[in-house]
Amino acid sequence: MLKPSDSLVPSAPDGPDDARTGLTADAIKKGIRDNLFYALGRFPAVATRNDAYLALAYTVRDRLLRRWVDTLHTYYRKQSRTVAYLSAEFLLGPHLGNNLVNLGVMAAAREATRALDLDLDALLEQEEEPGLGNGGLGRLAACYLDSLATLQIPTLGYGIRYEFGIFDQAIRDGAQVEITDKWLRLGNPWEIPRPEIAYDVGFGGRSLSGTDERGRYRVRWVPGRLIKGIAYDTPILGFEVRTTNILRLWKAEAHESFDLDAFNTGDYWGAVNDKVASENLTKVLYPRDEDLAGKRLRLEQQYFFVSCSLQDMVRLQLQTNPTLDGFARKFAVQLNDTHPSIAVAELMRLLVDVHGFEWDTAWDVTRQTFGYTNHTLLPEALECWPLPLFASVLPRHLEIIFEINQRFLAEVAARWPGDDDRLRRMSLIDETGERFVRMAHLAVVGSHAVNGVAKMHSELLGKSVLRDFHEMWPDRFSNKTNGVTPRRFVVLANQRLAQLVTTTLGDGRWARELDRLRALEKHATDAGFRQAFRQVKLANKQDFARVIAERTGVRVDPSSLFDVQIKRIHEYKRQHLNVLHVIALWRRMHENVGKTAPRTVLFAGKAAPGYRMAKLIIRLINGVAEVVNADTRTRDRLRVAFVPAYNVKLAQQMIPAADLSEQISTAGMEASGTGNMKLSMNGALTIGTLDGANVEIRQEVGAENFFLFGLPVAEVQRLKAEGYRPAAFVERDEELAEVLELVASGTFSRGDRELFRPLVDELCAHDPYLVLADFRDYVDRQADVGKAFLDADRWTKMAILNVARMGYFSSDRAIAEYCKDIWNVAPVPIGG
Ligand code: 26Q
Repeated sequence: MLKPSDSLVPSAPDGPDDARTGLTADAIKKGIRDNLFYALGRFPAVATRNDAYLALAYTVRDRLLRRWVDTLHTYYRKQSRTVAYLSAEFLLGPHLGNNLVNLGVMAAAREATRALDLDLDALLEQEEEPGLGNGGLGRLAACYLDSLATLQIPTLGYGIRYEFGIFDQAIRDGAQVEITDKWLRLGNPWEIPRPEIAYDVGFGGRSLSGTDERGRYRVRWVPGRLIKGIAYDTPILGFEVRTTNILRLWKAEAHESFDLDAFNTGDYWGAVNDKVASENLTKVLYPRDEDLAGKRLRLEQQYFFVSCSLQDMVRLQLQTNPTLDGFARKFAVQLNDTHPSIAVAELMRLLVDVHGFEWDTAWDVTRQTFGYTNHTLLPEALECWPLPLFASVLPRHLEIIFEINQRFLAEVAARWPGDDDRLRRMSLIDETGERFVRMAHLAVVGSHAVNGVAKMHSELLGKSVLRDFHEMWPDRFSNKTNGVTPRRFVVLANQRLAQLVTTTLGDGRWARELDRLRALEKHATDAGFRQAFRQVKLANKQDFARVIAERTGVRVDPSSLFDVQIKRIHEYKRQHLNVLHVIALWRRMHENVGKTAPRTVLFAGKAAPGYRMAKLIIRLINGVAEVVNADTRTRDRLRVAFVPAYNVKLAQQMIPAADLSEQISTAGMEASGTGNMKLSMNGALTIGTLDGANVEIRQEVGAENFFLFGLPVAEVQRLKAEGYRPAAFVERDEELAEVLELVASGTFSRGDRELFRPLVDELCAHDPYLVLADFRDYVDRQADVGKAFLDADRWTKMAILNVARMGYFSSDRAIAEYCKDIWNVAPVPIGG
């Protein structure tokens, strides 16, 4: 064991050319050679592309580790207050490019690889991304880690190391096919296993009560089964700073007792079976929108990672403190949606049952510790667990939740005497039929701060799903409009635009102070700048046209309007509204109605494997693409492609190539959206509804630079309350009727009239997301778009103003607000 007086860190870096720490092209070249040999045991003549990628990755990692150790040492010395971001998902995207950007060595790495006859772009392409998330929520967590490191905030990200991330998507005969995501197959150079950082997590069993040696009533949980959680750490480097935080993901393994069991009972195969069962816990990420009924494993995953993370925080706190009294001063724990909200009960259990706290003291600590971010208004998306399931997985936690509930409801009753209906609505237990634990209520009651993710979303939260809680504790609620990291989504993904902006503004400070983009406004009237801006967009479109051809076989014209909708496939996001417009546009082109720009309509996104309607929408997009792309009368003016396997990597190629950003959800349904921000920041204009962050984007970029359509929330609510009849809209609109008839008639299904019947029937009979009600306004606005694009100068001006005015949507701004209003944390700079 090293004595504290021993130096724990290697000697200072040897100089700019050192193979492990130097940042020059020469040092990086040495590092690649070194790592190929010493980390991989390879020599150049037989090295594969993956070997070369790994050698470069290890070279970058060496530089990260230097900064990481300095960072952790500083936090340890200063006992820094720390943010713990708990999230069941982190959708990180490939690490290599991002780390090159944040280290400031992209150019040096290019030079070094060239000198070794390697193609940097091919190596970047080689990395398989960790798809440890479904979409927006997981990607937001990743953007926030980037900003936390960049703002030099001590942070621990905690989550699950899924062996299989979000499924991979292939398209066969126009339909989605799911493929397991074996992201770890070729090794993961970015993670460091920490087998010594491991915790036992209990499940099932029962709770025992009695009195302790001091005569106090105590409860102890005796689990029926134990699983071990092992830490895997990934360094998260900030942009142009030395701060390198930790993302700590937990992997499930069998508890050692199984080895003993085999020995004691002679049941070797039984023990092996238990081992396999334990490791199943972190096997696979659950897709969003899957039917969750009785998904015991999902609840177990949530508790597993939460328990490991809280035990880890307790260990860290007790390293330097005799008690846990100061826990809430050491850690600000943020709950990313309700997925980790069992943390409220688990911290209570750790404090009361294990560390002997009085209930009231423990409750104060718990409430001061947690903040909760809500990401949805859809009532069907709020997490509830059936009581019997909950009781069998977490019997002691259920008791604790009952106790929290009893005390909480007493408070409600004191404030609103006799209001039984209110008690029923606010209870942590839904007792309207079969009983459920309401995780959102647990999160609100157990936190000192609750926030929504866009202005409109936060306002609606207080008026709808959390109304009673907002009335009781208005000060607990706030808004934190989402943001995205300009490092990954501009500096890295759109290197041409970044170069142009840096040259125009004179330096690169905009990448960490995004409001500086404002200074581009005055260049919008400069014809030379507009020309350069158009060149950038065109080159990006040419690059992406090649990707489309490779992945779909569809040839597209880079000078056409690239109309892009990229997000999970969901009825509320209304990809089918977009498709109906494509069909209308195609018909109009046949009849030569109106002057409009040639278009390429691009879709990408995954449908939950069990979500039938979403899968049918994918089928329809591909059916329309097949017919439209083959039509010799229109193929010079209209192309459609569904680009398979949407992920962060593909987003980085697609976003810089977009002219038009489709943000067309039914008003009131999209909590925020973040793709809307990324696209506008890269010079796409938005066609969108007054939903989520679209409202704020429109306000920032100016109404004249945004194509608005659709019913606002109040109208949506009114129409529904009055009894919405979609057929009425078909009767009134000949074009809509004909478009629907084309779908129903089998035009896009090779004559099969059955295939799309469920979709057409649903639209005509129910249409819960008001596709038909918004159709007319959407098609009219799309006509404005088509006309506007023909005036290249005007379009470019609008696009430039979009980029110039997106500073507010940097995740740095969002994180600064969380730090000040919720976490009360300050930067801790790392010297060196
Ligand atoms: C829950 C239980 C069981 C299995 C899966 C899930 C699950 C998983 C993921 C439920 C929801 C999600 C993801 C939600 C999500 O991505 N929400 C989006 O969050 C973004 C960031 O705040 C917002 O911009 C989007 O508007 C919101 O839809």
